[in-house]
Amino acid sequence: TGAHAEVEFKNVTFRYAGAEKAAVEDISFLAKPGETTAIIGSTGAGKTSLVQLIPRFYDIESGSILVNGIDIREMKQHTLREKIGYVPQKASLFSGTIAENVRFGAKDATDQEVMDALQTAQAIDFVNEKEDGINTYIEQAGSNLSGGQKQRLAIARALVRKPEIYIFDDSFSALDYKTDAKLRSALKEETGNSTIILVAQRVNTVMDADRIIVLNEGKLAGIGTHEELLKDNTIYQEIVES
Ligand code: TTP
Ligand code: MG
Repeated sequence: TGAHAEVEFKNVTFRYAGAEKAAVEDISFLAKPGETTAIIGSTGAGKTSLVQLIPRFYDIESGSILVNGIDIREMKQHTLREKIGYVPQKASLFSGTIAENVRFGAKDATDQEVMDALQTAQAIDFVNEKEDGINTYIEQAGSNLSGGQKQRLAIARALVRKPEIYIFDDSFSALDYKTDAKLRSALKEETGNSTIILVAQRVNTVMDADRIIVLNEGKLAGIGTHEELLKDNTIYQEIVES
């Protein structure tokens, strides 16, 4: 497919207003189209802070973030955010039907496109089991759905937009290993040349990524494949053994 977006961090440092310590410190990496770049690290390592810099929810203190070589500070916010399908760590659904919730990402998506997104997100089976299918009503904040079902609807919401860049912040954490694996392989197949940035805490979710970024206390502790990091990265080894 034509459209693609390479994301590059160059010595990026970011600090929350008034914070003494930087949440993200001197981070550099390249996330390429058609590939999965995973970010792993313990709680508080700065994973969410890092990915939120890409849609420019916050401005960085120093360094630069480039999309296809263009500094995101030089792009119109609308142009930048249109490229990004961001699934937040605490994705929220609203009261409305499943279709309405998925379509929140793309108002003019057809029923078929909604179904295709649910299929890729491994949500089609539980949706079809409901009497009203995609027209099933979701109670406030999804109280009639499990955590993993909510995560998959939030993923479908990003997929239906067919963005150039996907950001999944811990979006697989409530899924069992089998569903997690099926979802990631469906994503690989269906998202073509998109850039996938995937945050996770468990090694199983990141181990077949094209590159894994290990974050520790806001700093880069290593970049490599699972095999490379397993060999020589003590922080990664600790995560594997935990
Ligand atoms: P996070 O970026 O939230 O760390 P994380 O996403 O790696 O952790 P988790 O696995 O639990 O999701 O936090 C990094 C640091 O930034 C931490 O010290 C908390 C701080 N922080 C704020 O001060 N304000 C914020 O809005 C967020 C998100 C984090
Ligand atoms: Mg987080």
